This record gives sequence, structure tokens and C-alpha cells, in this order.
Amino acid sequence: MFPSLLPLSLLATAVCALETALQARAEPLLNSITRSNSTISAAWYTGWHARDFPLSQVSWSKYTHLTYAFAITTPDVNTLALDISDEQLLPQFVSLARQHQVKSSVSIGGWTGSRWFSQNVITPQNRTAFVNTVTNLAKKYTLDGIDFDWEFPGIQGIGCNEVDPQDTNNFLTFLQELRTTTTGKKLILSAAVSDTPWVDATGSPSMNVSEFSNVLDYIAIMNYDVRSNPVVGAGPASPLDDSCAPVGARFGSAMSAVQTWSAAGMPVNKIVLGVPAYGHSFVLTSNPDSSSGSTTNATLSAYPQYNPSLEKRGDSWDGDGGLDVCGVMQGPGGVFTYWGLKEQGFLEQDGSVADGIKYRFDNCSQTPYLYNISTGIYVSYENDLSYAIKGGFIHSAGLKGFAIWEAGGDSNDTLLNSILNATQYGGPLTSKTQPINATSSSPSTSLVLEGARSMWRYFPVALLALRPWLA
Ligand SMILES: *[C@@H]1O[C@H](CO)[C@@H](O)[C@H](O)[C@H]1NC(C)=O
Ligand SMILES: *[C@@H]1O[C@H](CO)[C@@H](O)[C@H](O)[C@H]1NC(C)=O
Ligand SMILES: *[C@@H]1O[C@H](CO)[C@@H](O)[C@H](O)[C@H]1NC(C)=O
Ligand SMILES: *[C@@H]1O[C@H](CO)[C@@H](O)[C@H](O)[C@H]1NC(C)=O
Ligand SMILES: *[C@@H]1O[C@H](CO)[C@@H](O)[C@H](O)[C@H]1NC(C)=O
Ligand SMILES: *[C@@H]1O[C@H](CO)[C@@H](O)[C@H](O)[C@H]1NC(C)=O
Ligand SMILES: *[C@@H]1O[C@H](CO)[C@@H](O)[C@H](O)[C@H]1NC(C)=O
Ligand SMILES: *[C@@H]1O[C@H](CO)[C@@H](O)[C@H](O)[C@H]1NC(C)=O
Ligand SMILES: CC(=O)N[C@H]1CO[C@H](CO)[C@@H](O)[C@@H]1O
Repeated sequence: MFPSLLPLSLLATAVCALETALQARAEPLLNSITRSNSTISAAWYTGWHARDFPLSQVSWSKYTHLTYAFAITTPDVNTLALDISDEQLLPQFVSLARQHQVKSSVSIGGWTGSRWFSQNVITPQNRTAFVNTVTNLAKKYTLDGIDFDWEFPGIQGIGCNEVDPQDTNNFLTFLQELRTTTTGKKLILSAAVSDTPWVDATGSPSMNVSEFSNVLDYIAIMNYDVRSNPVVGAGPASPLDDSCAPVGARFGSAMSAVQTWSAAGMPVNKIVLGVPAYGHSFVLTSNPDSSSGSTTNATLSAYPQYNPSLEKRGDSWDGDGGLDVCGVMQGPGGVFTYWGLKEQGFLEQDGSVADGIKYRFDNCSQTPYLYNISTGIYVSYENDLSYAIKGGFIHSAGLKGFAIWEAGGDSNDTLLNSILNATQYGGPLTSKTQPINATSSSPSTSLVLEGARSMWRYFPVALLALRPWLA
């Protein structure tokens, strides 16, 4: 009996190894990628896209945090508004998140929902009332966190927000008070921010935000919707770097944003990089292909001339335009989600560039562009490569992680897998992914105004809005 045991156990070992090998082959490495406990992998989930992107399609195991958008501010400091459909969906969102050990937050504000932040925090009485309103929301839905997406303290956003020079100070005082409450102590508090710090009472980016870092768990820098300059040409909407961009086209980048925020006292390990799962399109006014028909990508110009007052509808999530919450008529957003680029024929199902579409990877911004020469449509977007490079930057700069706007924009987890892997293990080596030093001069106010804007992303009605980056 005994001698036969050895061969049997060897056989078992061999079968086991074979099974493992087969599994590895059957299951691509990408599918084995999961979240890490040491970095944040986050995304916003939008209630208004729930029909097309139901909760069941969320890749819960790859996220550490998911944020439901949005609860919006109202003229009544005692009320934060949720759509009726959100009131129904939010409990399911929270429950699914909990089942998957994902932290759930609700984001307050957004491009169209920030109108009343200012007066909600403007006096001690209102701050106390608003602290109550926020903690009640958290308790009602048993949330792990609250995300503040005030666009923007001290700066007019969509056009009809209440704004006060003391907004940033009042916001801080409000957060400090929130932290003194039993509920507020336990909440994960985050803020979605632009490429430059909130402005101080003089309207300049704050030079010292260290007090915010004491009350917030992290900030998510919205390095997207970065505008283009019609004089220079259509550029990247989410550049990793812009120090190498043409003069007149430097409106903020992931690297400049991290430098500026950390120089103002926000520790890099409290900075999450916000990344877009969508691209912006432009209608070109000249052929960017100087080779007239040759297949060489390299002849495509990086900053083609475009018509700043013309925007065509992007994918099926993009709107045709209409009145925004301020009553101003807006055209279509010209926005394509990553899957929308497949839907609209720019990309193949596997993410490769479709026949007849031209592709360029910009080595300054480290982002790709697509061109349909026959329609003159140019799209600045994100792919697995630009996401891997951004993930590599997060890794080498020691940031806290990433947050994707929005979970439903990805396709087959291509973008998510790429940034998740690179955030944990490092990205492709480029000159852009080296650690950066947090020493930066103070940016100009215009940079804030022109930098990462939020626009269309927020709320159904916001889908109608936009194009302010053209302003
Ligand atoms: C991550 O954290 C979860 C929950 O705290 C724990 O169950 C799991 O073992 C951790 N995973 C790793 C790889 O540390
Ligand atoms: C405080 O909140 C109330 C109720 O929401 C609002 O009517 C009032 O205008 C706010 N106070 C200020 C000074 O804005
Ligand atoms: C920033 O503000 C904090 C708290 O007020 C203070 O302790 C710190 O010295 C300030 N940092 C700089 C560089 O001024
Ligand atoms: C153009 O870019 C596409 C997409 O990356 C690539 O497949 C193709 O090989 C490139 N063509 C040339 C001539 O470099
Ligand atoms: C480019 O646009 C034209 C006109 O809309 C369209 O017919 C064509 O299919 C597009 N090309 C690709 C590769 O999608
Ligand atoms: C981009 O590539 C061009 C051509 O290879 C090179 O001259 C330029 O220095 C590169 N720029 C950056 C920022 O790496
Ligand atoms: C993950 O990142 C490592 C390091 O950059 C790379 O070698 C590997 O190919 C990546 N894996 C996947 C599945 O993308
Ligand atoms: C960053 O700082 C280190 C140490 O202060 C210095 O040696 C290095 O040259 C700096 N790197 C850059 C890119 O400025
Ligand atoms: C390459 C790949 O796996 N593509 C799939 C992505 O997902 C869609 C549906 O969600 C499939 O149709 C594609 O085949």
C-alpha cells in the first residue's frame, strides 16, 4: 500500500499544477486583478445611468470605494435633494457595496448641484444646520462616507451658483464642525477638487490647505475636462503633463495639480487622482493629416484647429443640448465614453483603433487622440496605455489612488484593470512617471477658472449643459 502512495501524491501534485496552468490560461491575468488594500480604487456611480449600467454590472471586487452621484444642494439648508429613483436605488447600492467590502459614499453637489453650498455654510447657524443635514443623510442611508463636490467655492461654476469670497474658509469651518459630531467623526470625508486649490478670499488659489488635510480623508483631483485654446488648437482633456505643451495650452495637468496641491500642504498620500473614462470631441476646421491620406500616424498634428462654437453629439449618453439649470441654452457635450467610442465606430470591440480612424499618442500629455478625417471629428480620450501611465504616476508619486468618472464609462474593465495594475505594481516606464517634487510656484487665478471643469458630467440636466471649456 505504502509505496503506491508516493506516485499517487505525485500525480495529484501534477494534476493540481496542470489545473492551475489551465486556469491561468482560461482566465487571463487581467481578470485576476483585484483591488489592493493599500491604495484607493474608486469610481463614481451615477444614478441617472442606472438603466444602462445597473448595479449588477459594477466590478465591485476591483473597487475599495464607490461614490453615488448626486445629492444636490437646495435653498433650504435642512434639505439635500435626491431624485426619487435615487432614493430607491441608493439603499441597494449601499447594501451591495457592503456585501463586497466596498466603502460607499454619496457625493453632494456636482456641476449642476452646487448652487446653494455657499449659503448653506455662510453663517454659524447655517453651518450647524447643514452639518445636521449631512449627518442625517449619512445615517439614513448608512453611508461610510460623504464626498463634497462643490464646484467651486469662491468661483462661479455653472453660472447661477451662490458665491461668496469666504466660501473656502466657511467650507473649512463647516468640515471642522462636521468632524466634531459623533457621526461625522466616523465618516470617510472626501472632496472632488479642480487642478488648483480652492481659492482664498482674494480669489487666488489657497497657498495653505493643511487644515483641510486634517479634516478630509482625501481629495480627488478632477483632472478632466481640461479646456483647449482655440488659438493653439484642440488639445488633451486629461493631460498627465502640460509643461511640455505649447504656450497658451497649459491649463493644468495631473502633475501640475499634484505639485500645486502638495505645495499648498495637502500630503500626497491624501491625494487621489481623478481620471476620466471618456473623451472630448472637437469639430476640426482643417485637415490635421498633412500626409493627405497616408497611413502614417506621425503626420497628424497634435493641436489641430477647431471650431470652438460647434459641438456635435458624442455617444448615446451624450445629449443634444437644451436649457441648463440656470435657464441658459447649451449645445451637445460632444462627449464619448470609452464604450461609446466603440459604439460610434472609432474603436473595435477589443479597444484597437478602427479601420479608417487615425490615432496619435501625444507624448507630452501622455494621452491618445482619434480622428475621423472624413467628418473632421477629433477625440481626445483615454485608453489602457494612458491609464497605465497615470497609474504608474500614482504609484511612483505615492498618491493614495485613483477615482474614475464614471464607473459606467469603461468597457470590459479595460481602463480599470490597466490603472489598477499600474497603481499597484508600477506603469510603463516613461519620463512622465518618475517621482515628482512638490515644489511649485503659485498658479494664476485664470488657471483655476480654465482648469478642470466639471460640466456635463453631473446630472441628467447637466448632460444638456456644457462646452464651457470653450469659453
Ligand atoms: C484586505 O482587507 C480585507 C478586509 O479588511 C481583508 O479581508 C483582506 O484579507 C485584505 N487583503 C489583503 C491582500 O490584505
Ligand atoms: C441660511 O439658510 C437659510 C435657510 O436655508 C437661508 O434662507 C438663508 O439665506 C441662509 N443664510 C444666509 C445668510 O445666506
Ligand atoms: C499652514 O497652516 C498651518 C495651520 O494654520 C500652520 O501650522 C502652518 O505653519 C502653515 N504652513 C505654512 C507653510 O505656512
Ligand atoms: C497608427 O496607430 C495605430 C494605433 O496604435 C497602430 O495600430 C498603427 O500601427 C499605427 N500606424 C503607423 C504607421 O504607425
Ligand atoms: C467617419 O465618419 C463618416 C461620416 O459620418 C462615417 O461614414 C464613417 O463610418 C466614419 N469612419 C469610421 C471608421 O467610423
Ligand atoms: C516627444 O517626441 C518627440 C519626437 O520623438 C521629441 O522630440 C520630444 O522631445 C518628445 N517630447 C516629450 C515631452 O517627451
Ligand atoms: C501589470 O503591471 C506590470 C508592471 O508594469 C506589467 O509588467 C504587467 O504586464 C501588467 N499586467 C497586466 C495584466 O496589465
Ligand atoms: C527632486 O528633489 C531631489 C532632492 O531634493 C533632487 O535631487 C532632484 O533633482 C529633484 N528632481 C527634480 C525633477 O526636480
Ligand atoms: C474584447 C471583448 O471582450 N469585448 C467584449 C466587451 O463586452 C462586450 C459586451 O459587454 C462584448 O460584446 C465584447 O465582445
